[in-house]
Amino acid sequence: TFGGIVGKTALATILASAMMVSAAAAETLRLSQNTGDTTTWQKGAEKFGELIAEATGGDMKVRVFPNAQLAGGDQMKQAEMVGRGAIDLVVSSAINVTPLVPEMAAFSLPYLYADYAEVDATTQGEPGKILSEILKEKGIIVLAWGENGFREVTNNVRPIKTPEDMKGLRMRVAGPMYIDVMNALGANPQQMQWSETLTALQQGVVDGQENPIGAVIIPQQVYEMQKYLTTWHYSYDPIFLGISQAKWDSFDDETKAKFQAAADEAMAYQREISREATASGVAFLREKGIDVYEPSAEELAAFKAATQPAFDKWAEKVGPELVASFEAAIASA
Ligand code: X2X
Repeated sequence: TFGGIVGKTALATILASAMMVSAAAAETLRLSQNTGDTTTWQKGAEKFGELIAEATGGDMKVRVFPNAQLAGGDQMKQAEMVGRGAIDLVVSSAINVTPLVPEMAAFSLPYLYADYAEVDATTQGEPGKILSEILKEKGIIVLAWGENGFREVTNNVRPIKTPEDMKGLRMRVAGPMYIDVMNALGANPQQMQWSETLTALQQGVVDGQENPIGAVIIPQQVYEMQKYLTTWHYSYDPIFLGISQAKWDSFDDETKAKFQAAADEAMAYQREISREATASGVAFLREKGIDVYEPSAEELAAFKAATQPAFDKWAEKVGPELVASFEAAIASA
């Protein structure tokens, strides 16, 4: 028998060293994302992990942590942690990065885009490249852009049909630009972590919130806590899959190519499932008992006019040149 040829101790040694070799070769990278584990963000991140495991024959793995767990629940802190290499990978959205890189707010200026073609002309075009360069200066390599989506407003008080309907509503928002937009509408905004928002809605600490239908509202069952939704499309929020520069620089070219390809495929998939869920979303939400209001072009124009002060303030903040680059990309769509 084999045991007769190689002594038991020797066999144990051979097995142990084989295990050590494979343990040393396998690396698990940590990816932080700040929504729950049912969203398209999570699905995109998991897809990326599957593709990486496949491309590296299992040598590299990605472990996805939802709810900004790796940043102690602080969704705005993730980008900075990736920048200094404390987290390897991140899936986060533009608005979350604005404390670190205010220019990221350019993507989400109120009423910047008419449709997805215009959106794609910015994330996949020159503006996406410019923002990637700026993030690189902070130690974050953007591998690919995905989609949170057009953010729609929900609340428990009344249907929102005009800017006046927003007056006095206590609105949870994610980031600083949305505070200004809500103030322009006469609402009463407060910044809050997403991971705390569902409880806040349930307990009536706030009246409403705003998020994309397919990526977040449906998968996180916001419809269980809200009565009214208006498809006002007031701001578009892209997400991105980023890696810390320190980790990236430690890769050889072959590994970089594998990561790039996996990120491209995972974010294309993530964008697709977000758009699909959004397309069927209004019908789904109505079935769930949500009162959905779809404003006319004229009504949307009234919201656009009312939010103009916030647009102007943030256009100034991100810089006229950057805004011009977005407008040029949009015009070419
Ligand atoms: O916190 C939000 O509202 C969310 C999930 O959309 C973002 O991360 C911006």
